Amino acid sequence: MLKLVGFAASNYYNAVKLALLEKEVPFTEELAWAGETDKHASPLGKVPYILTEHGPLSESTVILEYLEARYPEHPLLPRDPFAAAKVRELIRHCELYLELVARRLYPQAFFGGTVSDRLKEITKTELQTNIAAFSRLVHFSPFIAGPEFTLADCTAIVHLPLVGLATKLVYGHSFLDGLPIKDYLARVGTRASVQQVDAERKANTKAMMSRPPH
Ligand SMILES: N[C@@H](CCC(=O)N[C@@H](CS)C(=O)NCC(=O)O)C(=O)O
Repeated sequence: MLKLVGFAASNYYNAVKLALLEKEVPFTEELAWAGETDKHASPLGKVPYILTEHGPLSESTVILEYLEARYPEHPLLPRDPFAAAKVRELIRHCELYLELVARRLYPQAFFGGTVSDRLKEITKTELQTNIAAFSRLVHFSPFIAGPEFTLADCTAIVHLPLVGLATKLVYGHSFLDGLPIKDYLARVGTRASVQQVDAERKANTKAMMSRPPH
């Protein structure tokens, strides 16, 4: 059976877990904290990775694409090639231009560190530009890419709350306030998959925060 490896506090881990649950693919989970991963399975030591009948696979968006191709039941990409590409476009924007930029703030927002004023300023400008671009792509009708729940929702559900919270904690307000994120998250939060991922994320975050420094 397919195994998902990593830790449930990770947003990237949870994007894959959401897709597995939504697609009803049987899987097990193996806990591996950062620094405890198998470098043959995930060359940069990042989580998540999966162990398949063919071998290991890393990088969450690559894993999502693999799951979609390997398990076509309960599709999370539209059949129409252009509509599918629009979903992928949203995923790319959400990850590359929002989450990865906001990630610079996480040491201060979540881990008791500090981020220099210069980096805060650069990040603020970039995020404002990138969020304006993102807002031109999203639909929320009712899902982020349109009428169907897709891989873009698996990505948005895990990344957007972190981007919102990190900006709120560092700059005093969420940069996502102009988007209907709260209603969207409440809507998708009625899904069993999202509730499971959220409950397990909270439990694992608590465990992560109480780990001795290493
Ligand atoms: N591009 C990677 C990013 C994964 C990632 O950054 N995971 C974090 C946890 S949220 C991690 O493994 N950090 C530990 C490290 O980078 O060594 C993916 O999409 O899977």
